[in-house]
Amino acid sequence: MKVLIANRGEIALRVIRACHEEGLEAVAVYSDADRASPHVRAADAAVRLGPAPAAESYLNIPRLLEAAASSGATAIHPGYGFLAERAAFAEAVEAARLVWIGPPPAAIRAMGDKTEARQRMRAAGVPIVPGAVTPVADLNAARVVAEEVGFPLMVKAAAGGGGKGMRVVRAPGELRGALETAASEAQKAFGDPAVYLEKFVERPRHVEIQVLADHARTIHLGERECSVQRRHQKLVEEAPSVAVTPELREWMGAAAVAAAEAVGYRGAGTCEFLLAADGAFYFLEMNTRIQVEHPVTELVYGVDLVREQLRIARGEPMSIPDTFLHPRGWAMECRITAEDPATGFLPGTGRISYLRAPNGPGVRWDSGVDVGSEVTLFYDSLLAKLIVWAPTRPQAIDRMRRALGELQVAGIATNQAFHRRLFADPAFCEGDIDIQLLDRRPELLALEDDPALVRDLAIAAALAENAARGRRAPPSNGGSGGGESAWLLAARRDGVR
Ligand code: MV4
Repeated sequence: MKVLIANRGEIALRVIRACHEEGLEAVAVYSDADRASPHVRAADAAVRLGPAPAAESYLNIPRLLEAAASSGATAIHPGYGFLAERAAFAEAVEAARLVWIGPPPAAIRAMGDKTEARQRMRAAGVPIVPGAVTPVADLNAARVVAEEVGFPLMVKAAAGGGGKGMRVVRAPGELRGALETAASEAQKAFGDPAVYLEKFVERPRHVEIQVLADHARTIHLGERECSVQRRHQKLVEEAPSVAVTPELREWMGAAAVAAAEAVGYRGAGTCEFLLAADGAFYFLEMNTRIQVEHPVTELVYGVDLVREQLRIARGEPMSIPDTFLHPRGWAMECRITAEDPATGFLPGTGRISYLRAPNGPGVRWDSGVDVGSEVTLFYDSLLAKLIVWAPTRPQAIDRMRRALGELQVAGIATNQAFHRRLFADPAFCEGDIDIQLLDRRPELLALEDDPALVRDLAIAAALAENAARGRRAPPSNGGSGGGESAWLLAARRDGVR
C-alpha cells in the first residue's frame, strides 16, 4: 500500500510518519502556497494540485484522484477538515479502486444527517438530547413540538453540525425569529434549510469518546475533555476528564461503541457528548475522521491511532489488546494558532523568522511549520499542537507551563499568550471548566496589557532580529547599539506585533 495524504500541515506530517513506521511509502500533495512546506519535504514523493485556494487544490477531487494515479498511490488518507467527511469523496476514492483510509461512506452519510443520526442513535439505545428526531415543517408544527420539549430549547440545522444554523430559544415569543435565522443560516452553510428542536442543555461540558473499529470488534479509548473553546473552535483538550469517573467512562464508552456499531463503523471515529452538571450525558454527533486532538488519547492509552487506521484500512486487525484499555496519567494539548489575542483572535499572516519548539520529557510538538514557513489566509490558522503528558493533572499543567515558556515564535502573532494565561488560571487548574468558560471570563482573552505578553514580545523580537542577522544589515536606527527598541522595530518590520 502506497498512501497519498489528501491534506497539508501538521496532520499531513503526522500521517506521513505513521506510514513510514508501518513501512509504507507516503505521497504528499500541495498547492502553490505549499510548494516548500514541511509535509512536502517529509514525503517520499509529492504532486502539485493547483493554485493556493483550497477549492482548486485540497478540495479538488479529480485532481486528487489524478495525483494518486500518477504517483502510483493505492490508498488515500484524508486527514481532518477538507474532504475527510465527504461521503462523495470516499465513494469516488473507492470507485477509483483505491483504498479509502476512513469509515464506510454509508457511515459518514448516516452521521452527517443529524435527524437521521438521532433516529438511529435512539434505536440503538444511545442517549440523545430530548427533543424531535425529524425536522419541523413550519411555525405551527414548531409551536406544538416546542410545548412538548419545553424551554429553553435549541433550533438546530438537520444537515448541520459544528455550531452553524443553531439558535437558543428561551421563550415562545423567540421561536419564530430563531426558526427563520437558523433556517437561513442552514441554507447558506449546508444548502438545506431543514431545522429541528431539542432541549437546551445549560453549561455542559463537551466530552467526546474515541472509538476504533476493525472487521471484528469496536472498542473505545476513553474520553477527551474539549470544553475550552471559543466560537466552536477548540483551544485546549485533555484526557482523561476530571468530570468522568471510571464508571461514567464505561457508560459513555458503551454508548459510543453502540453508536459506531449502529452505523457499521470502521476505523477511528469520535462520538461527541454533552455532559451536564448532574452527570447526564447526551450524544451530539459523531466525527467520522481522525481529529485534531487525537494525540491526548494516544498519550494516555499508549496507542498510535493513525497506525491503527492504516492497519484497519489494509484489512488487518487493530493491534490493541482488550487488556490495554485504561488511561494512564494525564495528557493536555494547546492548539497554537496564527491568531492574535490582542486583536480579538484575528488570523494573521507572515513568515516565521524564528521558531524554538518546546522539547524534553513528556513533551510532544506536532507542527506543520518551520523557520521560513509562510503563513497565509488560504487555510485554517492551526500552526502546531503542543501536547504534554505527566502522571497527574497538576504535573501535566506544570509541564505545559514549562513547555509554553520554551516556545518562541517570531515573525507572526500566535495565541501563545492566551495559553499561558489559561494555564495560570486557578479555575482552569482546578478543572472547573464548561463550554461557556471563555464567555464568562472574557479577561482570559483580553491580553493587550499583559506584562508577561509585553516581555515575551520583546524577547521574540530580539530573537527575530538575531535570526535575521547575517541575511541583511542591522536596523538603521541603531544596530547593535539600538537596544530593545531597535530590536522591536526590526521585528515589527518582520511582522512581529
Ligand atoms: C447543544 C448545546 C446545548 N444544548 N445542544 C455546538 C456545536 C454542535 N456540535 C452542538 N453544539 C451545542 N449543542 C443542546 N441541546 C450546546 C452546544 C454548544 C457547544 C457544544 C460543544 C462544544 C462547544 C459548544 C459551544 C457552544 C454551544
